[in-house]
Amino acid sequence: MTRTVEIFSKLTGLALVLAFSMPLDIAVAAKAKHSEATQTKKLDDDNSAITLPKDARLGNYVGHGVMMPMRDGVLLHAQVWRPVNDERALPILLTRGPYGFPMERTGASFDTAFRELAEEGYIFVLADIRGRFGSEGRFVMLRSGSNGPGSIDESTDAYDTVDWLTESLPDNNGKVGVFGVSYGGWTTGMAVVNSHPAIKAVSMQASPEDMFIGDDFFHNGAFRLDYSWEYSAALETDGRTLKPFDFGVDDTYSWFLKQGELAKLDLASVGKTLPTWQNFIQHPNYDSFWRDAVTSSHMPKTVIVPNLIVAGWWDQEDFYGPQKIYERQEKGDIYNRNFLVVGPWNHGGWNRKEGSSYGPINLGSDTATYFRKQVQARWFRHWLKGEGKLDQPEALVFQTGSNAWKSYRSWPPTDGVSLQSLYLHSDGKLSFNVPLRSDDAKPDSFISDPANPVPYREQPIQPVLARNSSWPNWLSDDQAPFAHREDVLSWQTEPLVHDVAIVGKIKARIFASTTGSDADWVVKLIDIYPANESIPEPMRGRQLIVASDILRGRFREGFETPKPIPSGKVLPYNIDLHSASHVFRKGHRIAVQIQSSWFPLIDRNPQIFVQNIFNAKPDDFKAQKHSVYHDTRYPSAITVSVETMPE
Ligand code: PG9
Repeated sequence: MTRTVEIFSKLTGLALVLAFSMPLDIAVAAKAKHSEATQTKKLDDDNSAITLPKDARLGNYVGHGVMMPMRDGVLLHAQVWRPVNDERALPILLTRGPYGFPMERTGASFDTAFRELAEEGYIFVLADIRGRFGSEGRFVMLRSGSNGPGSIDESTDAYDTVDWLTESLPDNNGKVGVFGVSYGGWTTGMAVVNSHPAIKAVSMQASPEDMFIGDDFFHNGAFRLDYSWEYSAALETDGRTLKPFDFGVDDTYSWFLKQGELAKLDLASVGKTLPTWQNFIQHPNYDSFWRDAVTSSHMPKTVIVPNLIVAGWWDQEDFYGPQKIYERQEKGDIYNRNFLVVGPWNHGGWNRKEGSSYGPINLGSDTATYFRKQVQARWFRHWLKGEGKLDQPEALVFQTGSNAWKSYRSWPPTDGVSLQSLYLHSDGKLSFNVPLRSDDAKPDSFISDPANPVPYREQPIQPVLARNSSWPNWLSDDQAPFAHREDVLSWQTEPLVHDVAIVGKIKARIFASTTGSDADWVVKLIDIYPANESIPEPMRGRQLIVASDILRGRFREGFETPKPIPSGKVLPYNIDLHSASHVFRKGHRIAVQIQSSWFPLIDRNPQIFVQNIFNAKPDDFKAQKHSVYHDTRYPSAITVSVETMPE
């Protein structure tokens, strides 16, 4: 029996109609014994494993399903794909994830993501993690940190998977590479925790590092409302499947604005509590729940397994993670096995097509093909096949604005750069000059009204996980329309008389006050393209985000303990804008926008301090006057590293 189930899977960047086939065609290797397995509902037709059709074939690869026993007796499902007529003992490339591997998606992967690797011959293993699709057991979001003999998590499951594969798959060469994007990047990180000796190299791609500080669910304590809601609802509403949340006729801005207490959103909207959603409500501050989950804190301090860490400059989900993991692992990289690649991509964009553009931006070359062929294929060929010299630079970074790949001996680079601050001035002016006393002026103020928050995109705003959603490219949206709002402050330089290249970290230090007792501060660093014929549409006059982020004011002194903001008091707010490698071209302007809402990317701040914003009632949300200062006493600025010696 073959059924067609429509699943959106923006989660890994694909929107597909997935074909499922019944009955199960799985080689069951052992019987489940453990209690977790017995709790597992038997897979039935409606809540099924992904089952490959008999004689499944993609190009010269044939696939079949396996069930692999874990140490607690739970059976995990995987697809195994091997090239026909290839008698060699081949290395295994393993990817593990929660989204299932239906034929069409696997086919798309062999066409793009795996293409260059598949041409060289590997055994590909695509595994469902515990409790997802064809795998038994209970799914727990980002399950890490098992402790003690007998306990399990994604690291023990990765170990047991590799153990079974190397023992059971005929003609494997005993060497395993692990790779994957996002959740699959994170499971790759878990595979190097007490790593199986057969794992010879990994590539963590777009892996989250810290869900409270900078990845999918929160940014600096501000809750990523729409993504977190849609993600929890998709994974946890309906057992093992993916089910997009249905917003009905509303766009997401209008839908979320109508909702009451967020703590009850799951019960009110899907009729049951969702474990991941409830975790948000129970952990609104940076407590041990979040700290203990920091990805790199589980990975060995000394990097033993070579790791190619991959990030995208326009990653709309896990931009913080990969660069932070690289930075932290680098401290223990005594054997030089920790490498970084940052390209001009959205989340997982290196696995989609050629990568010659991002949204409306022409990238000047096929950046994704380049990565897959010249970087990733060489990486695994070297470590798993022992072929070819590895001349991987420490950091391979794409410079946006000039469309050039650059190699660095360390990241962020310290040679040939100077720290410079872009200061806010009155009359919307921005410059590298410190404010002088003669410039002293009143702050810029606006009313921030939670009943009319600033949308993060122009309306109507699509759900992030909807089929064909443009969410993956939202960071390329023109910011000009927002500059016209009274609750968005903006500053800009004169047209630049020469190129300004920035590379490395970007930090904002904003002096501000509120009439309320809590406030959010969103800062965007923007490249304004000239509005003349020299720039082709759709980039003409465009205001492109180069770096942006938010700080929830209650966390200005630390994320563990929220503190009310003393009303009317001017305070400094330090907002990490992470990093960039970007050239603001001659003739462009550099701009900064500051606002106090970004909806529904981020939930609304009641602007009156309440202990737990998830429990705030509609009446708790109050309009307040916010002021941003820019004078000799309060010199609000964004600090960047300017390249003084172009490479
Ligand atoms: N950004 C997705 C995710 C990873 C890990 C946890 C939650 C969400 C993903 O694309 O897999």
